[in-house]
Amino acid sequence: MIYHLLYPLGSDFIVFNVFRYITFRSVYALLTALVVSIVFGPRFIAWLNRLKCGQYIREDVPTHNGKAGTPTMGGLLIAVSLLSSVLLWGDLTNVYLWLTIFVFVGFGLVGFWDDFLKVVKKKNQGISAGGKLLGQTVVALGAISLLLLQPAYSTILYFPFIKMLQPDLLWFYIPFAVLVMIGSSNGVNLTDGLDGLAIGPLIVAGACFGIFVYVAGHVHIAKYLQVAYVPGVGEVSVFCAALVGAGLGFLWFNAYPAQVFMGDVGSLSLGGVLGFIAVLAKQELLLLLVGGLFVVETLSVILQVGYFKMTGGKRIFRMAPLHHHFELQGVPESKIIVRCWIFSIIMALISLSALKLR
Ligand code: 57M
Repeated sequence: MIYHLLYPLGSDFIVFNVFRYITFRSVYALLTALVVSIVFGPRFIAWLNRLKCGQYIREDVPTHNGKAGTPTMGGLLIAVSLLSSVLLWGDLTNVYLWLTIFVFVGFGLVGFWDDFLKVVKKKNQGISAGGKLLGQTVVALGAISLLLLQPAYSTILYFPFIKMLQPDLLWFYIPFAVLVMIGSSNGVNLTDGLDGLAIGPLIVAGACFGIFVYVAGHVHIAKYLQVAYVPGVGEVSVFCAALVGAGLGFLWFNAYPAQVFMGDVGSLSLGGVLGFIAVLAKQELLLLLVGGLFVVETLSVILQVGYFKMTGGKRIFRMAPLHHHFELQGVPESKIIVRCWIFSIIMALISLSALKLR
């Protein structure tokens, strides 16, 4: 909105030309989302408490018993701060920005419905795993189909670090991209089991992909770094910046000991949108590195469940996802969290080096 109101004034007052720049608007999108979430956070948490949106806590990890009653669905605060900031600072004529918003809201609605059943309607299971998957698939399929209608968008898959490998997946690109989005959404959901464990790496990944989409949308930088050029996609940097701001604001309250959890409304929407932004930036495979923590946590569950079934009840880890294994070994929660953040930062830095190492 600010962009549409103030940028046209640039013809009369040169200073307003600054609103043209994605970098300038991204900085203010980050700050706006951060301020909105920090200002409204306490009232929002009090409101969740009044609605009795407390999280049910399983008893098999003893250190979590003290968390009973912590309000969940804090993802709504992330959504409000992120979206208000994007609507304020984004170029609302940009189709990629709207597709990103569509994915964020679509995955968020699936998560909201799950939380609503669990927390408000007190149905312990929420929606079934199949129902959740169906909802995620419908949103992802819709977004990818609309994306492929854009003439500038291609079905080529680019491999990080290997410039020569660029296969065109043609129609296979659709199930591939859908898988990226659903995998990312569920990976974040599995990781969201300790205070700040999911949102920290999401902030890092959001910043990293903000750079990737900016590069992909900039004709000269994309050419210089020899990455795929997708005209117009750079505007999604504003969304990434707002994600970082909203994430930092949420972390303010989710930091150990958490006053609020994000719920599925937060984890599914943020994970899904991260997968979509990786698709937009044509860095789908690099998401495995940027979101390395989510990958490791998911792999720990796959290995644990697979081994359990194969051996008729034996386990590799004390408990999966991996963060529970460390907890049961006696590592303090805050130490696990900060070490996971450090791991995410290292993975993001290695991913950024892929821009140059090709
Ligand atoms: C959701 N949800 C958290 C909170 C958060 C297949 C299996 C591995 C599935 C997995 C599972 O259900 N994962 C998805 C994980 C839950 O957090 C809520 O859920 C939202 C995210 N969807 O926003 O609303 C609990 O996590 C803790 N938490 C925090 N701080 C936070 O900021 O402390 C969350 C956010 C909260 C709170 O305690 O209640 C969760 O962990 O349930 N299942 C599991 O992860 C379970 N693992 C398991 O059963 N392992 C078995 C399997 C693999 C055979 C094994 O290893 O033997 C664990 N879940 C719980 N306790 N609650 C087991 C221990």
